Amino acid sequence: MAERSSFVVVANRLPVDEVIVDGERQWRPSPGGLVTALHPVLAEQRGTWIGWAGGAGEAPEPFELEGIRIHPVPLSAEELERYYEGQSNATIWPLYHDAVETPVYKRRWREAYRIVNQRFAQAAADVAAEGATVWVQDYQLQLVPAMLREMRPDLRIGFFLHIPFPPIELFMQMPFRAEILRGLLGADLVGFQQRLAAQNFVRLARHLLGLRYEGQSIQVDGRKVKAGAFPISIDTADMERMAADPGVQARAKQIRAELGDPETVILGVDRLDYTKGIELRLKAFRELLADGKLAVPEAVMVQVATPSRERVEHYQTLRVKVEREVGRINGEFGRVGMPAVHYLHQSYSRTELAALYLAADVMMVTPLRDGMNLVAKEYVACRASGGGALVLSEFAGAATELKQAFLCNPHDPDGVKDALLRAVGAEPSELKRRMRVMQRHLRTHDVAEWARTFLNELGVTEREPAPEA
Ligand code: GDG
Repeated sequence: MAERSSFVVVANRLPVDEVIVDGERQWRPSPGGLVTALHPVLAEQRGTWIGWAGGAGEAPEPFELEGIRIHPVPLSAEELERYYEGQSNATIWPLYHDAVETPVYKRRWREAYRIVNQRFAQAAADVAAEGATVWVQDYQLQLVPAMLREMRPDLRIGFFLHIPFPPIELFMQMPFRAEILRGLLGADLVGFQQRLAAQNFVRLARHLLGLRYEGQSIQVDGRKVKAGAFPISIDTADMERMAADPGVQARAKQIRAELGDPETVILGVDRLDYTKGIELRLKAFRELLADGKLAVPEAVMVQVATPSRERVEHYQTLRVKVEREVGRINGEFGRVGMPAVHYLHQSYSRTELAALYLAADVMMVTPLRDGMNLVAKEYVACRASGGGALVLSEFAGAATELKQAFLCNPHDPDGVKDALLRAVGAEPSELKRRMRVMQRHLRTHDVAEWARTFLNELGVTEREPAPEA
């Protein structure tokens, strides 16, 4: 049997992308905050990352990449449809985001979710060394902690939820709610983005299973399960480096020129997802143009909407609505060669995103609900020169930290318009002051600190001996 790991990460996706070089399959690391943060720990401990490699059917054999062992888990086409697109993205995702779209409940999706979670748990049980630490990530794998504990009680298990955790009233809709909750309670430490989410969780444990808790610590079968807030962040230094790169700066200037050198560039960057509030942001812009408070070509909007979950119906409907709104705005307010909204349903490289952040005077991040929202943090980190304004929804986790943003309630159209106008009209000195405070925060609260804090807390989790029978 292959050497086992003392540190294991379990996530739906592996941090690698498949590329074909000279007709041969190769893997290259896919850049992302999570892997950047965990890389040092994984490399030092010869750690393993368990996840899906993309594609349906058989999984590739385990391999090593840049000091990390990669352990692919297979998903069939049917499982992809039921576990991933169905249960994860059409049931849990909308329910946990305040049911801003109606969650869809299907028994066969639930069954697939169980089967796939069991497969991930089994893979972790196989690769983890005696007494190892296993860190399970996100809403697709909420049953894994309990399944893994059942197989391997010797392990130290952490779980982190990247998306919001809903209040009791909403969670109770879920048909297999107790199973999900018990799944999470298999961990020693359950981490959330927000303090309120952790509170929702401990209260739910009492409400649904009658479990006792003290502070953020729940008593389960003679064990203690801790819940806590661990707000995730970005690799701030890397983002700052990218924004300081002369090539990126030149590209930012070029983007502004291509847009017709307007006075105000307003930017949105999101996965095309109904939680992100893309439509309401477009509507606010349209109304400001109609009110004569903003005008084209002095102000233009760029909306990057990265393709996402395109086979899920909610997402198909959203695309139609967003594109209709863009068409309406351009039809009413654009001119030949001068659209009011530049809408880009495409994926970009990280450097192109950094150039867009640099080119934007106002960044609009207006989700109806968002666990954290890293785009808001990336924009701030890019603005080392001090200018630029962030309009930020109070319903993004990031709003708890980025208090100097122009905060707004995305459910109130007038509030969004007002925040956007205040951002457009703010004095440069005020903008600099706001940015500086937020940048200072991000320099100390980066993604490495997030991982360190979580793992420290997991390390100090006390295991209480089971009570005498
Ligand atoms: C979930 C939670 C939480 C976007 N378009 C492109 C691209 N991106 C990058 C952004 C950013 C990331 O994707 C998106 O992160 P967000 O945090 O904004 O949103 P979710 O995808 O919904 O993430 C969220 C997060 O998990 C972490 O815990 O903050 O609340 O929903 O980094 O820059 N990157 C590239 N091309 C694109 O076109 N390269």
